[in-house]
Amino acid sequence: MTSNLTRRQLLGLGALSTAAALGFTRIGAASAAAVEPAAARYAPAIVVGSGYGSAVAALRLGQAGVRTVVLEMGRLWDTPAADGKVFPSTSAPDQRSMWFRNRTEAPLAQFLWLDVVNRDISPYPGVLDRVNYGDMSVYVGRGVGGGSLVNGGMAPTPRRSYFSEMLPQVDADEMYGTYYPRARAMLGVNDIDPAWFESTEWYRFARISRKHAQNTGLKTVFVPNVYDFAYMQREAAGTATRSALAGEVIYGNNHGKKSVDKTYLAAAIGTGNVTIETMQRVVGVRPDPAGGYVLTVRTSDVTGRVTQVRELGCKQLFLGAGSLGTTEILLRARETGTLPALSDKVGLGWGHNGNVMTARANHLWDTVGCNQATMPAMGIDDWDNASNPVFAEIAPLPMGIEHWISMYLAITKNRERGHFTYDAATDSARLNWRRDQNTPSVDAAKNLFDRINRRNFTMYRYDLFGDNRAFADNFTYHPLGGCVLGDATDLYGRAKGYQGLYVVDSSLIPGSLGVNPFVTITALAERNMARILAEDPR
Ligand code: FAE
Repeated sequence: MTSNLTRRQLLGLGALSTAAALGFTRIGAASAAAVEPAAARYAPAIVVGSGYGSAVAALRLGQAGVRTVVLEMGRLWDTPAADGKVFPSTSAPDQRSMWFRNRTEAPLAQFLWLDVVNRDISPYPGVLDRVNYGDMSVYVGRGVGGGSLVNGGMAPTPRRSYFSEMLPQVDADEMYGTYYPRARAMLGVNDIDPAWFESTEWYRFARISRKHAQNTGLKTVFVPNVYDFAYMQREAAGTATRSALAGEVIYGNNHGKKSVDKTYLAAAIGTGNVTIETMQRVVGVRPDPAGGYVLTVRTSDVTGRVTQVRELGCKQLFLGAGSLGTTEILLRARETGTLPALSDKVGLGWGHNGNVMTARANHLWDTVGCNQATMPAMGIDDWDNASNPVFAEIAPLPMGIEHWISMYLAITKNRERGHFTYDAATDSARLNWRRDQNTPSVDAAKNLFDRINRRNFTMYRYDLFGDNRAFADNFTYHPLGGCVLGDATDLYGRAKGYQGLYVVDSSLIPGSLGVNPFVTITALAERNMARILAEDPR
């Protein structure tokens, strides 16, 4: 898969590995203790987090010649463990799977009502986190690459009309003409070969769901992905090591996936101006009386023990810690008085992109196949249905056995919004989201899948999500908002009230996009960084 990378990206990949070898990334207790470098004290630019928004910021700053330090609270995922793999598969999770847990917390909790999915594990800075806030849990990626390490790679661009409804303040011509194409090219977005899709056993599950959708008069569409479909075809042919065809996805992919550590961040390192430090959690921000900002940063080892607390200065600060992380950093700073002039809109406008999961039981003759690729490639697109807009990703459920289940992640139009409050007792942000705020999403998904079930004489599965429920509305993969563009920031992500302080990630997007969000997060970051680098003093 590296064949598509530019020489500069390859240089960057090499640099990432070299940095790890030198201990700069502090990926393990041993390396940290042995060769911990002198901590940096100042950088002209600091980027917090290393997901999509951060990766764009780091690359564009590096290209502009700005010395930049990226601080990531998770680890660098490049070193094989004793089993020879960097990441474990979904069917054999271990400590690498989840962020400091005693037991995995997979989205699909059960099968046939049995607790056979999750496993006891030892606490470790694993790659997937589930942040539980009462009525809503949010899945996020942890490590160099953020959510790109654990997600399904689906890379759709939203309907232009809906994009403009959600972000009317953004010039859609510019986005669709310049920044979406730029983001797609950099991310490595590609399409499945339709002929292969039609013939391979690995997408039988999607073809069955398509048949049932078409029987109901619904439209299906191919969805582009950042998993290299040519690589996947080689996996199927037995000429490449299996990853998407070996049950790997939410706990990381060992091959095939173009996560941002292999694209944007590799290119950023290749500029020679960007370094990444791992296991560094930013917990505080205050203005430096001499100009710029001072961050409080906690370094941890793989047991979770804090090994160092230090202060790090910068002139420009780019927050890309994700909807939860960035919002928490700014809310804490406002509420504890270190950045008191931040907008009172920080913490508002959060949504889960209308996510609801559901599953249907098929007839015995409609087999979905023992073999299923983990990367979704098709969706039911009923977004133009004015009375019930839904875009439903046809999700795989690779269990290695025939289970006759069709799974879906429905994205619905839900106008409900949550907000974050700062909890001084735990020094953290709490998401305020009530279960009944999911009702519009569940109703919309139910409307669509009731029609499919009626037409195909099928029914829901009640054994997969706990509490006998057919609709999983208690978690999301798509947290959006908290520092909404034009509300908590100006129209380019500059935090209101403070110069040189920027938001670059999913927290800018007001709660809903109608499709999976990372291409939009990336394109918006490209747009905002282009303006910031052109206009702002450095
Ligand atoms: P994100 O990628 O979350 O990165 C934030 C980074 O900041 C993380 O690495 C954190 O560890 C780090 N961080 C947080 N707090 C701190 C701190 N205080 N100090 C230092 N570092 C910190 O942010 N989206 C799609 O478009 N297509 C899909 O198919 C898809 N599938 C998904 C499947 C799963 C299981 C999950 C969890 C998500 C999925 N998503 C998908 C959502 C997508 O990954 C998500 O929208 C983006 O990753 C968000 O990008 P950000 O740049 O906002």
